[in-house]
Amino acid sequence: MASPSNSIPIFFFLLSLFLTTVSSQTCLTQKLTGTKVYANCLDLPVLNSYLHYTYDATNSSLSVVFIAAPPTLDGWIGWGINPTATGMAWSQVIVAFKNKTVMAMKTLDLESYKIIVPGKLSFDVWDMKAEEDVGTMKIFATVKVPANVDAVNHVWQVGATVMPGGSIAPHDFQPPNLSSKGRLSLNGANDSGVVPVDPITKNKNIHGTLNTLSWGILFPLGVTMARYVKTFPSADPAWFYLHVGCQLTAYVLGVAGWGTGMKLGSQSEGITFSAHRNIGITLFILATIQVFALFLRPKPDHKYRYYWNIYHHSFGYTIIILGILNVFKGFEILHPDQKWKSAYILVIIALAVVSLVMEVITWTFVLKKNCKNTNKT
Ligand code: HEM
Ligand SMILES: *[C@@H]1O[C@H](CO)[C@@H](O)[C@H](O)[C@H]1NC(C)=O
Ligand SMILES: *[C@@H]1O[C@H](CO)[C@@H](O)[C@H](O)[C@H]1NC(C)=O
Ligand SMILES: *[C@@H]1O[C@H](CO)[C@@H](O)[C@H](O)[C@H]1NC(C)=O
Ligand SMILES: CC(=O)N[C@H]1CO[C@H](CO)[C@@H](O)[C@@H]1O
Repeated sequence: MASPSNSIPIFFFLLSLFLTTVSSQTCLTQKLTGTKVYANCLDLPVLNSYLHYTYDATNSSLSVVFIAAPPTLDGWIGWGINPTATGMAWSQVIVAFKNKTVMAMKTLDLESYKIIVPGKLSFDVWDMKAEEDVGTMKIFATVKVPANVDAVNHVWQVGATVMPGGSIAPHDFQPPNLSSKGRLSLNGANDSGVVPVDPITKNKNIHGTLNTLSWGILFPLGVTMARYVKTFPSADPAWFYLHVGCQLTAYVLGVAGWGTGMKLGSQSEGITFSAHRNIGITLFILATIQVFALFLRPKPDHKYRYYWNIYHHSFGYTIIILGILNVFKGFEILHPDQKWKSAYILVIIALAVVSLVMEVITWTFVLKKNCKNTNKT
């Protein structure tokens, strides 16, 4: 048990921690027009955006003020709720932009990443108002939310252009523009910014991990087994089992990673990373042929074995080069933390250094052996 004299400093420590956390929020210092006071406010994690909101449980309504800076004053800002999923597709959103001199607003039913239907939303919206305020725009609105829920999935976005007819042009796909979504707790809980990981982000992480491990690390490692361990007579046939074991494991993980990639591709219709996708498909085909050609391997002294070796080696080295290239292409798309990229680069450098050293040792060994053999004869 802590004695009271111990508890007092702890209490003040926690209080000051609480106060600094709270006062570091920018939204608390934002002044809003009108007399309405909002119960909660959030500094949204990306796109320099803020949300003030009050949830009224008696008639399940949510009043919000969304504040963001559009890229240009001819641009648009938008906020909305996704009643059925996470992310943009199927969201019901409100956008605001400048129509010559006055602010204009629209409600948009985002039926996919391509089909944007202006008009009524799937829930009621009232008290809509838009304001412009030195480089920022504000959306005021009250929306009906389903009864007895304590959180909703929301999205926000900014765009640089509005067409002359008043329809918005697509936004950028920079990483912050693609992560402007989250779970909004109606009673203000979880304001730490900790948002549970959604299933698509989870799939992206699984996809990245499996493929880096397989195409990016295990396949190259398996090739070094075959190339360097094989030279030493004492390591025969161990090198063969090491090589086949490594490549089969890589293949199984790679196919699983490939599958998650295809799934991710189908989940984000309207946006394709064709180079990454095509290299991925090529890799899958090459690796599948390699695995099946294992069973068609001619005996070592067979006259076709020479051709089989040429085919097997050229496919093998192509897989390594394309595999590593595609891991880096994937990094460009998913933008993992720098620490993961650095770790992978270190692994590749280590493999390259080990290969270089082994190359020297192998050549010395082969040359010595040849010398001995010629001396004998
Ligand atoms: C012409 C209009 C628009 C087009 C063509 C468009 C298209 C797209 C596309 C292709 C993506 C990428 C999906 C992926 O990651 O694979 C995306 C993401 C996103 N969009 Fe839009 N968009 C439009 C308007 C809006 C509006 C009005 C909002 C919100 C107010 C919005 C919010 C978002 C958000 C939050 C994401 C990232 C989250 C997610 O992956 O769903 N977009 N958009
Ligand atoms: C919900 O209640 C608020 C006040 O508590 C009121 O301003 C608003 O009009 C009500 N909305 C509906 C749909 O009844
Ligand atoms: C912009 O303002 C004009 C009138 O100046 C109006 O006719 C038009 O409907 C407005 N457009 C939008 C998208 O609000
Ligand atoms: C709040 O966070 C906890 C743990 O991080 C999570 O289980 C819960 O679903 C979150 N609630 C909301 C409303 O996001
Ligand atoms: C942070 C960031 O990259 N934001 C971009 C989001 O999209 C707009 C246009 O839609 C860009 O202007 C921003 O730079």
